[in-house]
Amino acid sequence: MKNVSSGGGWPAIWYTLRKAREVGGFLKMWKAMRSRNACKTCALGMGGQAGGMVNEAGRFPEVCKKSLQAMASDMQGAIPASFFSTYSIAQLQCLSPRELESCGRLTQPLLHVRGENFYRAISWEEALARIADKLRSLPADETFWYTSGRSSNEAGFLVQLFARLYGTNNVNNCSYYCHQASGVGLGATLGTGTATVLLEDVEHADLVMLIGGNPASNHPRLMTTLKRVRGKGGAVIVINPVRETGLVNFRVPSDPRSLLFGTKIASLYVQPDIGGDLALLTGVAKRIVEMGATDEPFLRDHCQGWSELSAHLRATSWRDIIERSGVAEDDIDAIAGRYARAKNAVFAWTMGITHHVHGVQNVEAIVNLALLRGMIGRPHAGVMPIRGHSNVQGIGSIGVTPKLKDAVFARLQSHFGVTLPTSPGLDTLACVETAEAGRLKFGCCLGGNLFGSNPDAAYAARALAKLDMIVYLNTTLNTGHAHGLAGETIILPVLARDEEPQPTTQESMFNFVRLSDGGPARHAGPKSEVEVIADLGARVLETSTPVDWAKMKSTRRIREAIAAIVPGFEQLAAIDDTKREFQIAGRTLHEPRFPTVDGRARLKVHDLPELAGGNGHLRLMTVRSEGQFNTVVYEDYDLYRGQDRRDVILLNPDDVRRLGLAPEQLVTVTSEAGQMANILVRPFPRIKAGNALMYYPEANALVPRRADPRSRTPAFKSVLVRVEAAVPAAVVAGV
Ligand SMILES: Nc1nc2c(c(=O)[nH]1)N[C@H]1C(S)=C(S)[C@@H](COP(=O)(O)OP(=O)(O)OC[C@H]3O[C@@H](n4cnc5c(=O)[nH]c(N)nc54)[C@H](O)[C@@H]3O)O[C@H]1N2
Ligand SMILES: Nc1nc2c(c(=O)[nH]1)N[C@H]1C(S)=C(S)[C@@H](COP(=O)(O)OP(=O)(O)OC[C@H]3O[C@@H](n4cnc5c(=O)[nH]c(N)nc54)[C@H](O)[C@@H]3O)O[C@H]1N2
Ligand SMILES: [Mo]
Repeated sequence: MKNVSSGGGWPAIWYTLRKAREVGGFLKMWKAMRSRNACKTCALGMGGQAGGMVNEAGRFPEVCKKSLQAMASDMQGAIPASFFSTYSIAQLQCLSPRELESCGRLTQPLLHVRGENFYRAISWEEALARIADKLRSLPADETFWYTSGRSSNEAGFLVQLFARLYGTNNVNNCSYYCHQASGVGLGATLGTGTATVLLEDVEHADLVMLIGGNPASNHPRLMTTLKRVRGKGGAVIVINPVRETGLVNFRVPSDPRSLLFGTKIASLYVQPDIGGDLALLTGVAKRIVEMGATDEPFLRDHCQGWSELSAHLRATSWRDIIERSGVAEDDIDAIAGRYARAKNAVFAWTMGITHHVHGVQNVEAIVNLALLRGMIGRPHAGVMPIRGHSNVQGIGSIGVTPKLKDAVFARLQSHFGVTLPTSPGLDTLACVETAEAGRLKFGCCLGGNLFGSNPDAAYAARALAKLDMIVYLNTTLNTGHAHGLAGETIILPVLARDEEPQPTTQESMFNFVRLSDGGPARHAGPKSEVEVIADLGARVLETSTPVDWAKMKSTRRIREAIAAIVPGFEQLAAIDDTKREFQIAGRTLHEPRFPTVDGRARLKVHDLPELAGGNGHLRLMTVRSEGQFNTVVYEDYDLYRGQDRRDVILLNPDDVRRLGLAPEQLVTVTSEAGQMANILVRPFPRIKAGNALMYYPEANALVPRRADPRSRTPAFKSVLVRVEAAVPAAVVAGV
């Protein structure tokens, strides 16, 4: 595997051309990419009515490998009918995430009944009748409804409406495994749950602090923005236990100069230990106070809790800060110095912040730091959780959550003239745990891979096996279809966004709502998500509720309902006629008036957690490679980290030596949740010693179900592991 010294660049371009060839030519790919549909991958947002590859600042061509991979995946041929009579369940279980994904598109409903060896194709009629019969036989609270962030606002709205009218609030989405801590932390401090800035604000910032994320690989189009910030003399501070190649240097493919010479991204790169961010952020805040660099009028006029926080910062010892962050005082000084000089700072973060038992506190500590210098509530500065899935934010906005906002709940009832259940709903992890306890009987997954995304894979399989029935609406095969089997497992093939017969909408991480036109179906067989849910509604609830489910097959109807029910979405009612995409009102904070009860932001005080580890343990993060999108693996290699395979553990060379291991040695990795054998040791100088890296979703065999109590997000980035030679190193060396 060739080691690349920068992110982006020619490898990304060659890849594009190769993918285009695979799907039948550059023109075909170009047309698909340019269609008026929101991009399918991350939530940075592009496409929609401006046409594909246009971002929120109106720039073209914006393109990344991820969007091509997702498109190429949807452009695959159909899985042949004979596939499911050839490959048994046992054989499907042996296929890797990549092999499952590359089988092709799902085009026929499939049924697996426990005890049988194979999935078999069934008709849509049989599939829907079976599901409806099952639902009619169950108490509603014995069912749950999970939604990934790839589906449209319309499908998400309809599925939660169906579930609630059916009688349960067990409605949730993948955000509980993702940015929930950001929503909770921002809600507790600012009274809002999303980015306070626009893309344009970020481009005008003179400092971007990028904490716990790897956008070079996961949000490549953000790199153009970071390049612009640097180009204008601004600074980018990266806080990450791994020195990610693409965050040091990135070749922006759409910029010839950058493509040739690369662009330096990080002005300062600081490596805390895994889980050390809260201590580090507290340390920077302490130093800002010591430097007298706080914005006192702002703190006095627009914040609450400053006296408590300043007392706490004073009382917190430097020794604790240094020990619990793993960062030297000099580095903390360097960050504080840069921040104190910044006129407009934007704080951005991703899973390195949220995937911890103190994820919400991490987010609150970021907000503290921003508020200290008055960096929220004005243009060109603010906070920005970098969202994952292309519509994960919309799915949350329109109500795929266990608890609806009071206003939404009330309007949902009055709009449809219905009474909705008030029993508490279960979050995602609670659904899995309640299933394991035998108290749930049915699950429906609108997209995603609930099995693959779960911590403790063995437990997740056991939990799902206790259900009478699980229903998966998907476009391609994934590990959930092989390992997440219930008494009866039904797979329903659905259309991708750009194949929808009617328009749909999506919301970006900058709170911008896009309209996707849809397009011609690529295969006969898959149905629109909305049509499937409306059909179930008609079968299960037609006589018991006033909702006319046949009419709910119209996405325009659904948009009218969302516009009437969800504050900020009013413009959705006319979007079919106006084609006007819009910014959700009240989300972008350009004035220091916060949507809290008293209009003030809240500063929060936190005790610093001790670093996990020691006693022969390493702290393990489970992360994405460059060649995957979540549980979907497109390529086994990870270009930027120089890895040619996924069954590896990356360790600092000091740890390799200290543990008496050798490069390429086979080891067993053990955690409190499980064990993975035959893992290859790879020395990786870019990771801070004491910390280790493995790839998700495979490593979910090791991740325990420890979750942040406030956001219920599992600590996917902080797993204590022991690494032991399968065969002692001395034997390997022939001693
Ligand atoms: N190509 C691609 N793009 C994607 C996805 C994908 O799978 N593939 N997934 C999408 C989704 S749903 C999401 S949520 C995002 C995820 O985007 P990211 O959050 O960027 O993805 P991860 O791979 O989980 O890695 C997070 C980064 O956090 C760092 N990290 C780990 N632990 C810590 C810590 O304790 N502190 C700090 N400061 N950093 C830490 C890791 O070194 C790594 O660089 O990407 C979205 N975009
Ligand atoms: N150990 C560990 N675990 C993690 C993470 C981690 O970093 N480490 N990250 C977590 C995060 S951030 C997230 S977001 C979750 C991801 O959790 P999910 O969102 O549940 O999983 P995905 O892998 O994104 O889902 C992939 C499937 O979506 C389907 N799909 C694609 N397009 C469509 C569509 O248009 N409609 C429908 N209905 N289906 C479609 C395809 O069939 C594909 O197999 O995983 C979490 N789990
Ligand atoms: Mo995510």
